[in-house]
Formats: sequence, C-alpha cells, structure tokens
Amino acid sequence: AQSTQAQAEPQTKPQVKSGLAEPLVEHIYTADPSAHVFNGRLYIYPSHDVESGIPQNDNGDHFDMRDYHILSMDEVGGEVTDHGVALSVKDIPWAGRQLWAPDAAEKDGKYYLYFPLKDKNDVFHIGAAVSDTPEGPFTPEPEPIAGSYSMDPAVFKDDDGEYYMYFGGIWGGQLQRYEGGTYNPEDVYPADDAPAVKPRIAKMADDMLSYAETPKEIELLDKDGSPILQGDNDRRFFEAAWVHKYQGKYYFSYSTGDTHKIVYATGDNPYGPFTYQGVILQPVEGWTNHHSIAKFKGKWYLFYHDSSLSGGQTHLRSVKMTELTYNPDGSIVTIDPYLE
Ligand code: FUB
Repeated sequence: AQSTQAQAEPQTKPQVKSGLAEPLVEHIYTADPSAHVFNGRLYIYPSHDVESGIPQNDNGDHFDMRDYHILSMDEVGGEVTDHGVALSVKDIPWAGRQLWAPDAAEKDGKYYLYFPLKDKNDVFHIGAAVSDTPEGPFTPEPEPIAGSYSMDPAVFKDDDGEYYMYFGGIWGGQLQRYEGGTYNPEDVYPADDAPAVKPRIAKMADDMLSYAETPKEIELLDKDGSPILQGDNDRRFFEAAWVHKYQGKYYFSYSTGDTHKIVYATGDNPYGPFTYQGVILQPVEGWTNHHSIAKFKGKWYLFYHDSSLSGGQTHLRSVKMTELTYNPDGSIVTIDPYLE
C-alpha cells in the first residue's frame, strides 16, 4: 500500500538541489560576490578578504578589508581572470576602515563601483567610484554618496532604464542606528514582536553618483500580509540585499545573518512590498552568507561564498557559483551547498 501511495504523488517540484562547487580563485580570499554581465563577459565584484589579526566580534571588526580585485570569465568553468587592485582604501579621501561588500553598474559606457566603508568616525556610508572599463581601476568620489548610510549596496537596473540602490545591514552594518531615518549613535532594535528593521532603497540620480530621493524603507511581508517581525530570525532581513527580475516579478533576496540563510521575497515593483517565499541557499561553512543572482548565456546562476578553502575561518572566504533553477510557478529550488 505504501508504494502505491508514493507512486500516486506527483514529483513535479524538486525541493533541494546540490550547489556543490569549488572556489573560483584560490590565490586570494574573496567574498560577497556581486555578478554582472558586461559586454558578454561575466564580471564578479567581490570583497577581498585578508588576515589583519583583528579578533572576531559581533561588529565584524575582523572583516578588515583594504582593497577590491575584480574577477571575470568568458564562460562558466573557463579561466577566471583576476584584474588586480581596482580600488584601494588608501586612495579614498573619506576612508576610515573596512571595505565591505561592493556592487557595480554600467550606464552609457561608464562603470560605477559602489562600496561600503566606515568613515573617520567609524560610521558606515556608501561610496561611488568611476571607471571607463568594467574591471577598473576605479577613481573614487571625494565624499560618500550624500544621504547614504549602512552597507551592502546592490544596484539593480530595471527594464525602463532606471537604477535603484538597495542597501543596509544590522549589527555591525549599523542599520539599526537609523530607525526613523536619522542617525542615532546608540544601537536601537525593535521589540521581537514588532516589525523588523527594514532594508532601504533609493533611486539613483542620472549621474549615478547620487540619490534621486531620500532612501525609503522596504516592507517585507508574510504571505498573510503581516510584516516579518524582529524576533523572526529565520526570515527577517539582516544584510546582503540583492534584486533580480524573473518573468516580470521582482525578487528581493537577502541574508538572515545569525540564522545563516539566503532567503527571498517577491513583489510587483522595485520598491516592494515583497512577500516572503523561501530559502535559496542553506547555511555555508563560515558565519556569513552573501550572494548575488545573474543570468549568463541563457542560464541563471547563484554566486555565493564559503570558508572551505581557509578551513572554516569566517573572515577568509572564497567565491563560488552554481546554477539556480526555478520551479514552473517561479519559486526557486533551494540549494544545499554541500549536497553531493
Ligand atoms: O564581507 C563583510 C561583510 O560580511 C559583508 O558586507 C556582509 O554582507 C557579510 O558578508
């Protein structure tokens, strides 16, 4: 009777797929991969992890990165080029410390690198740097983007040619200091049964170096329309926002931080609200989980990192990529990074 029942259940929806992959490069540590296709070539804008000897703490002081190297490849599985130093902290006039997860965009033949960095008062802002080529080197603007705060910028180009920056991250990312929109040097979190700290969005101005509007909060909702709560650590926003579009829907994906997952929510426009859908990537080796999603030569890929190459050291990570698949209803098949 049991086997008859098993045969009767249609197996149309695979639940978990393998994401087993090797680091894309092994000569340096790389993390937080933001992938884009420019001029038919795949470019990855990662953090460049280094050992600076700073002890690990909840603020992420051990992520003490000083420059960026951009990676690129002509085809998946092909040779990966490291284009060398694209931007260094010593060349950024407003720099304090910690170059965290970057992103990039192209407009009218110019390339823009967006990067989070603490200023000389140890407060995170987001900077912009410009180049004529996707791999840089990039020339930084003298000041951070006016009105920017917190970290993990991700810039999405919509089909109508408008660009939007998504950003923010709690704990060491300092987003909890901006509840109500103004800076409060104290870390203030909502109660566990209140709506969680919200990621932010701002439309980019035509110059790609400033915001066209004051950053707005993004609503993340449960399927019943109620807000995701601060105490819902398995689903609330932590950091690593990314947006891509698939079959006309906007997919807002992010890391849940202390529960170590990449999850996603979908919506009908760039500002949301976004409704929680599920898990894209299960926890990886190392504390952080950070990703991007891009289509290259007709296939969708998830770019992520883990600490396997460094033997589990959380601040020494390596960028990987694996194919991403959708179910017929547009939901994403969860990836287990270590399933054989
Ligand atoms: O790489 C430094 C920080 O760790 C990033 O900005 C976060 O997203 C996390 O991956």
